[in-house]
Amino acid sequence: MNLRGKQAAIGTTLPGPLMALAGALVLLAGFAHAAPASETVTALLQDSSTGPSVSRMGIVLDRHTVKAGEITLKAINRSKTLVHEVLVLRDPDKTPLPYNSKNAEVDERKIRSLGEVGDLPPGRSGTLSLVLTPGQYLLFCNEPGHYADGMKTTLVVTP
Ligand SMILES: [Cu+2]
Repeated sequence: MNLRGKQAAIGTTLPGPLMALAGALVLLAGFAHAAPASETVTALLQDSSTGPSVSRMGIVLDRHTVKAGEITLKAINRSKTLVHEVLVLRDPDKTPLPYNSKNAEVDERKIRSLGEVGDLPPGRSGTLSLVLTPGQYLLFCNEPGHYADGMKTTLVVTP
């Protein structure tokens, strides 16, 4: 009887402070989350129609390293004639992406794209917001033939 009473007393005194502590931690987490370090990466999508200085199609980033967190990818299609797009995925350890030769495209059903700015007509731009954890990411265009022509680049996300 005594023992049971003691346990009951402990049971009622411990949760109070613990609950308060948990509440404080949740509040702190909330504040940390409310002010994320949001960074923007600009991707220029271009090809030889863009201008005399561009000899081949490609994706040109304004930076190749960003801090983990919320990242806004701004894609600008600088082509005068071609539709381009950007897909983002975790770099699959340098193995070639699954490819559909018939369509001259990466097989999007066999990859895990994190998101895309799809099918931008010449001169148009679009944005994509992503929360990225540290690691290496691959950005590429999947209009027919463009990936094979080297329209890809990497982005490194640091802790
Ligand atoms: Cu393209």
